[in-house]
Amino acid sequence: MKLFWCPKTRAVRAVWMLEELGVPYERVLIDIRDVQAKANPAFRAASPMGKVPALEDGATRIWDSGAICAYLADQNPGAHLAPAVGHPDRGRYLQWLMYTNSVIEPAMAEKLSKAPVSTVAHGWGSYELMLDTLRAGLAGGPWILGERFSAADVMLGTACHFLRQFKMLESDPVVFPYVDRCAARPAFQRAMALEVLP
Ligand SMILES: N[C@@H](CCC(=O)N[C@@H](CS)C(=O)NCC(=O)O)C(=O)O
Repeated sequence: MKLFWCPKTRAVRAVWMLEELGVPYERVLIDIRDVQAKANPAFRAASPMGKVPALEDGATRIWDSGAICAYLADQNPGAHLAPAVGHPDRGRYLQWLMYTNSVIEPAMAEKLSKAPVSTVAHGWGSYELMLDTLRAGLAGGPWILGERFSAADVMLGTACHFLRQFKMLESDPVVFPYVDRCAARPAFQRAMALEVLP
């Protein structure tokens, strides 16, 4: 299994997920700031948009961090990083697994670019609505599904880490302790240790 990756990008999500699973994988560095590196045919076959992370697993190619985390969790049921199909938590898991890329990230982009807010028309609501909903979801803790850590926490945990890193939150009684819990996980620490150019 190959992970096309670059430090200091959303690829850290896939690295953290793979480290949680403890499965063997090869990291292939694609420097996204280098036009020639991005033209690498094997990379473009795995990532038509030229974005990282991208995963190649046999004939399977996936180029979205959320889809990669969902795929890896389902491919490795023994790791218990996703409630199985039919489990009562499956729906809640899917909801939160997708929240990062469908709600948090667009809301962050809206805020950073000072784009006009349209809570009703925009699928992500607004930055404030995104945060309030996230805080309410995390209130039960320690993880988004309660006691059970899952791939949804890999997605949300990295998004919350970025919110703190980009100083989009001054301090937060729910989000910051959640990031701290994520950061205490050995797999998160291994992923962060790889956040440098080789
Ligand atoms: N929705 C995608 C977004 C991936 C993405 O935008 N990656 C950025 C780095 S964080 C990238 O590869 N940018 C390079 C480019 O677009 O040229 C995901 O979550 O995997």
